[in-house]
Amino acid sequence: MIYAVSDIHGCYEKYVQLLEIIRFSEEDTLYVLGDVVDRGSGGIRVLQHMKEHGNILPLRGNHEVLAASLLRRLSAPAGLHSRKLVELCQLWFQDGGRETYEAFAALSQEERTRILEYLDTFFIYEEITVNGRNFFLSHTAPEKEKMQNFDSCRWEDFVTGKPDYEAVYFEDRYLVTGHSPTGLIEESSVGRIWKKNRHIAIDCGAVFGNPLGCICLDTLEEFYAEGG
Ligand SMILES: [Mn+2]
Repeated sequence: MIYAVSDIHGCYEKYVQLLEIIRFSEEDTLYVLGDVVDRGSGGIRVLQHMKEHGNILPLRGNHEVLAASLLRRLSAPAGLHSRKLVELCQLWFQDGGRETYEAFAALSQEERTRILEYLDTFFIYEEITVNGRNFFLSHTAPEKEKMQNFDSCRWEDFVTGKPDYEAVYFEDRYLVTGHSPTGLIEESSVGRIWKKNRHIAIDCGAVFGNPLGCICLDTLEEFYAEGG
């Protein structure tokens, strides 16, 4: 079976619980649609687990972009940190980066290098067909008009873009994204996967006390790890 999850945000226990719930095995594939790190404390542990499993396929979220860039630059001696870098780090720390930084700093030099190399392998988007349905997977998406003119899109559009959830983007494809907690898309969907207009939004806001949601792309069945 092929599954998708997003916005794990350091919720290592819910991630492990989710893999148990779906009985994730070597026969399966799991797409992780970005924002593995920051806010929760277990993001580095999730990355370490992911990178040991070739059937767990990562896409890039805005938190990976920022973390990869800053962790790499922070590896330089403190005396070489520019004022700009310090300011960026303060903003990152306020947005949950402190947890990632502290876990990263506790790693061996070899493991830090492996984590940074792994973050470089994350794709921006993926298009797949599962059981006769076509899916476009990405952390987020730009507005419809921009997406329809695909060649004009930049990678940032799929990392920080704001999709129009009321629009049907494609008649022949499902858009699957994270990035926006579903409770912010529609209040009644809080903690639940949101499906409408051939768009499947799967960030249930796990780090804000909601379950970690996951969708099986073969069946569109939903799974939730409640934690605890
Ligand atoms: Mn995001």
